[in-house]
Amino acid sequence: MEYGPSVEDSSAVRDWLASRGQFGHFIGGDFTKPADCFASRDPSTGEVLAELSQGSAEDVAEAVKAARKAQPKWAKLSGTDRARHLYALARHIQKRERFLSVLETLDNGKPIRESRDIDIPLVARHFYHHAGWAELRDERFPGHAPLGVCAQIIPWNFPLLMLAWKIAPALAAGNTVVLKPAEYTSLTALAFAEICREVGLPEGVVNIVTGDGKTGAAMVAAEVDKIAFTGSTEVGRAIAAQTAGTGRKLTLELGGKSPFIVMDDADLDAAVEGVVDSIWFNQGQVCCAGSRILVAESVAARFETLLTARMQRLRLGAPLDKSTDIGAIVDPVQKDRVLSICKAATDAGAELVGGQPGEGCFIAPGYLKNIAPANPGMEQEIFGPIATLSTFRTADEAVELANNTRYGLAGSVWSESATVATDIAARIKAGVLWINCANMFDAAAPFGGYRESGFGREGGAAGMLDYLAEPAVKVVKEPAPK
Ligand code: TXE
Repeated sequence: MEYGPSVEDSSAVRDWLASRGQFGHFIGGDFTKPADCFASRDPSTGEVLAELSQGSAEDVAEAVKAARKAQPKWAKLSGTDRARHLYALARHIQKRERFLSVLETLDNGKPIRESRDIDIPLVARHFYHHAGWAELRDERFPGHAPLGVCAQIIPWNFPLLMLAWKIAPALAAGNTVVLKPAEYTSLTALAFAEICREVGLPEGVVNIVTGDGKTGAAMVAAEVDKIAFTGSTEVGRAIAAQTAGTGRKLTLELGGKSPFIVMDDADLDAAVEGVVDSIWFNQGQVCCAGSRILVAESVAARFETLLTARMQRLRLGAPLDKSTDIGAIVDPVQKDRVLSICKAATDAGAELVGGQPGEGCFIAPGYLKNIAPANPGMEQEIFGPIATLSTFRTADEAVELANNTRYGLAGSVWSESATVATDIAARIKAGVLWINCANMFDAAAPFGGYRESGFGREGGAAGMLDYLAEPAVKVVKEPAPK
C-alpha cells in the first residue's frame, strides 16, 4: 500500500500499542494478566497490532461479579452524579478524538475521514445525550428501576460507536455492564477502559472482556439481568433460544437488507450521493445500508449512468489516507463471505458491475443488476460494498418490492414530493426511515428493527426504556376530598 503525504500520522497510536503489547480484560477497574492470547490485525496490511486475551467462562464470571458488586452503589448515585460521570467520559473522548480515530481506522480498516468525522464525534455525542438522560430518568420514567447487570455483545463495523450505544444508556439508567467487543476490533474498547479509569468512573461499573463467540456465549449463559446484542441474525437467533424462559431482558439488533427507493421525480444527483453514503460508506459493512436500490423505470437508465460515473470516482486505498473513500474489509473471512455471495448471485444470473476484489482485504465498490427477486444476492445481507439495482413501474410495486424481505431495519425514499415520499415511507415495514437522505444517526432518535432485524431500540427515550424495569406498583394519588 502506498503511503503518500495525505496519510494521517499514526505514531502516537503505535507508541501506545507498543507500550501495551498484550491486553488482559478490564475487570473491577483493573486490567487482568493477559492469557490465552490471539492477534488483532490491521486488515489493510495484515500487520499484528496487539495481542488480546480470549475470555473464558471464569473471566466472564469475574466480570459479572465485579459489575454486580458495583451496581447498587452506582444506582444509588443521584442522577446528577451519574450524569457527571457520563459528561466526563464524553469530554475525554472528545479530547482524545484524533487518537481514537486513528486507532479505530488501524484496527477496523475504515477510512480515517469516516472515523474522524462520523464515528468518534457520534460516540461523544452519545455520552453527552445520555448524561442528560441520567438527570432526567426519575422525572421522565417515575418508579422505573435499573435492571442490574447488563451483558453487551457488539460487532466490528462501528466498534467504539456500538460500545457507546450500549454503555451510555445502560449507565444512565443505573445499570453496570460487562461488554464484549468483537474479536477483530477490540482496541478502542480497551482504550475506552483506560479512559474510564482516567475519569475516575467507579470500579466495576464498566467491565470489558475480550474474545470470540465462545466468550459471547459464556456471557449469554452468565447470571446477568439483560443481554444486548448487535450482530448477525444467526447468532441473534441462537441467543434468543438460549435465553428463552430465563426471564432476562433481551434486545437484538441484527442484519438488514434495506431498500433505497428512487422515485421518478427524485433529484438523481442527490440520490446517487445518497447511494455513496448508504452502501459505499464503511465498505458497505452497515446493518442499515441501503443495499437494495429500487429505481423508477422511467429514470433508471439516467440514474445508472450517473451511478457508475460516481462509483468509478471513488478512491479505494490505504485507510489512513485522508483522500480514501473505500478502505479495507474488516477481515479476510468477511471478504470471502462477500465474494461468495456475489458469486452465488452471478451464478444465479445477475450481472456484477465493478465489485472486483483487490489484494488483501480490499473490494472495489459495485452493484448487481438484472437480478431476480429470489436471487441470493437479493435475499442475503452481503455486508460489503455491493448493492443490487432493480426497477419498478408504480409506487405500489416499489412498496411491494421494498417489503419483500425477511428483514425490517431501515429504508430510504428519494422524491421531490413530500407527499409521495412520506406516503411511501409510511408503507415500508422498517424501524428507521429516511427521506432524501440515508444513514443519518442521532443519539435522540431510536434505532432498531422489525422481523429478522431484531427488536428493542437504541437511542432516545425508547432506548432508555430498554434498560429499565417497569414499575410493578403504580401509585395512584387519591383524589382530594371535596
Ligand atoms: O457476526 P457475529 P460475524 C452480519 C453481517 C456479517 C455477518 C457475520 O451480515 O456478514 O453478520 O458477521 C459475537 N454467542 N452482521 O460473523 O458472529 C462475536 O464475537 C454470543 C451484521 O462477525 O454475529 C461478535 O462480538 N456472541 C451486524 C458479535 O457476536 C457471539 C454486524 C457479532 O458477531 C456468538 C456484524 C455466540 N454464539 C455482522 N457468536 C449488524 N447488525 O450491524 C459470535 N458472537
